[in-house]
Amino acid sequence: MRVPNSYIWDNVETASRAALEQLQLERLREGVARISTTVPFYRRKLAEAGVTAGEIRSLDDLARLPFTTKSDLRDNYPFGLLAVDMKQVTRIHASSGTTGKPTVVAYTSNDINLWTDLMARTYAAAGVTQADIVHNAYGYGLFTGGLGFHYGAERIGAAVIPVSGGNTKRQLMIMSDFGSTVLCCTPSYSLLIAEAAEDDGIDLKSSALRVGLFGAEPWSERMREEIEFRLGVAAVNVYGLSEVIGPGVSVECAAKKGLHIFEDHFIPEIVDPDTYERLLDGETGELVLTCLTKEALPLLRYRTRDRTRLTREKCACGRTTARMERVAGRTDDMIIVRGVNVFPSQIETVLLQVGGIEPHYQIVVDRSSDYMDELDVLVEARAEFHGNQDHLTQLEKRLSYEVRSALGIACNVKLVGPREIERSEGKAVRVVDKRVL
Ligand code: DLL
Repeated sequence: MRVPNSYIWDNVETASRAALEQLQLERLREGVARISTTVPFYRRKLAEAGVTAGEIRSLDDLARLPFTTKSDLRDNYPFGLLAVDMKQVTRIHASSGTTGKPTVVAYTSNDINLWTDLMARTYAAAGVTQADIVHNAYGYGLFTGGLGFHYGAERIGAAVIPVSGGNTKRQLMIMSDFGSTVLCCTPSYSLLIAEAAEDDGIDLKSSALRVGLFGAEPWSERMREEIEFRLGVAAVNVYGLSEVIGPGVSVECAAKKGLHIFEDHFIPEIVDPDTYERLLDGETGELVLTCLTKEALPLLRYRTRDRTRLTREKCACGRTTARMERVAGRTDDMIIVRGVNVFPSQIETVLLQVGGIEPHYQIVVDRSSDYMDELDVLVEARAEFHGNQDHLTQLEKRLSYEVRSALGIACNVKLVGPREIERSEGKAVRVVDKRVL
């Protein structure tokens, strides 16, 4: 494995904590003043909380500000939370969330410029330079991965190949013919690429590939070892979410001791997911992010639902910015299957709409030997249908078809006999995630 020479793109990342926090405070005050006049939702929320921008005297006052949740975005679908006129919007993305309507996010040209800078800083932390050839296999489209990684690579002056996802054999051909040195994709897709290479007798370890920027789904240290071993790359963790900007919220440096948050643009907090109380550095809870500089969609205290913890100790790399531990999971029941956000409640809605079943089901996610996620839904058919094989086969087909169309990803519904799904006395176990990350 070749160790990347991580570097720092913007010196703000090594500023003193005092200077950084002063900058955050000024930006927070300006931001709150602006949204309290431009976004009716925040005008109301801030009035309810009884806070004005002028009363924000220290960063501790952040705790007095209202939270924003995914349902606030949904309730104001598609553009109700915008802080600018639609004329100033130059880009729209949407998250893969499949609970009914997608979560829509918008950018002004300054926002795109900011995002591009943050992605340049992301690449720099991963050791990517102008000399690199970046193979960008994140999906291009409404998903923020493709274009986010694309613009950032251009800003640092690397040569970017906008290959997007899918067609793995062709990816391998391009990678070897074009001499790609950097791979950008989800960690699970990188392992699928590795397996396809092994099948074709291609040794990626002796290829030009040297660094991978992986994110958009949870992955473990064990998975990192596997990726580094099979692809011969240094695997770097990149975190972000559409609502806040896309990828480019935080990234690992060469020290790999947590992901540095771009704190000059986002203030991180950790809260207890049940009481919403703020937790201390080192304590695990839900990550909450406040956007300081975005124009089109500057969210206040956005509850990410991602579980992690923070440290503000200076890193060996020289950066002083807060670091978050790799995301350990979610505080809600969302699962990410093949990069698509899936909520059990949404599967339940479809099953119950189709009917002919008991409301007892279990969602089983597994990862096959070729590193693709597989989604099965086990559900009990109504007792009166048992023994009627023709009817059961038809019902199974219909349910599979309806769930697939609602989620937009492959899925099989399997009918099981009466009382085969284990009952629980407490919370029902709806999701069985068998994936070994
Ligand atoms: O996944 C943005 C992104 C693209 C990040 C490419 C990194 C690389 P969404 O589709 O809105 O945006 O999904 C955001 O994905 O709240 C996390 O639950 C999860 N997630 C993203 N990055 C990581 C990561 C993009 N490095 C949701 N580790 C987030 C664990 C991650 N989970």
